[in-house]
Amino acid sequence: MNVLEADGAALLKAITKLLSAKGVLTEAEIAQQRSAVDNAPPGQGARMVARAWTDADYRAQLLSDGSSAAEAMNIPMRGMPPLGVLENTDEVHHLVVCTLCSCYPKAILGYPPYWYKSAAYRARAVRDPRGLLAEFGTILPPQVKLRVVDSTADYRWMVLPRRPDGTQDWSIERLAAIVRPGDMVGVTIPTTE
Ligand SMILES: [Co+2]
Repeated sequence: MNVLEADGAALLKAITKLLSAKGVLTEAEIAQQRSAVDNAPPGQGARMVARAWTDADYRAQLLSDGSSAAEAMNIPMRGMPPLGVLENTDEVHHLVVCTLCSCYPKAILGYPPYWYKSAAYRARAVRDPRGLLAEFGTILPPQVKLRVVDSTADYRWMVLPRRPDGTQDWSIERLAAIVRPGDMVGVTIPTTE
């Protein structure tokens, strides 16, 4: 099954129909809300990535202690599971999943994209991660090692993606604006297009 039309689609359709039939919400309102959540700016995480791309000390901190790097950006982490950050390079690519449920560092990345919680994503990330990535348009060269990491209630993972070529002169703000949630779990790769 295509992950982008994952298992919740039929349920969503049924609930949407019911809510609009009862006059609670119109289908347009539901679609608008859904699109707002799916396309919400990743915000804090993207700022952390952009800073790591431009500041070697911060990058080192981020990779050695994600929680302290988040706190350095005024993101409150008290009471949150520790955050680990894995760097994607031209040799190794990390893909984050929660195989058990949908653990996700919300404080950093906001609400997870709808597909992150789907059974299809959780299963395929383990069984066929390269095929899963291809559905997102991410084709890894065969020599790149793919590591799938499992976020849990006790430890959350985030990816530090590679900085796209051609962004040497970009400001932090401009860099942060191109980093999407999928880039920070490794399903997509930041692009300047
Ligand atoms: Co979980």
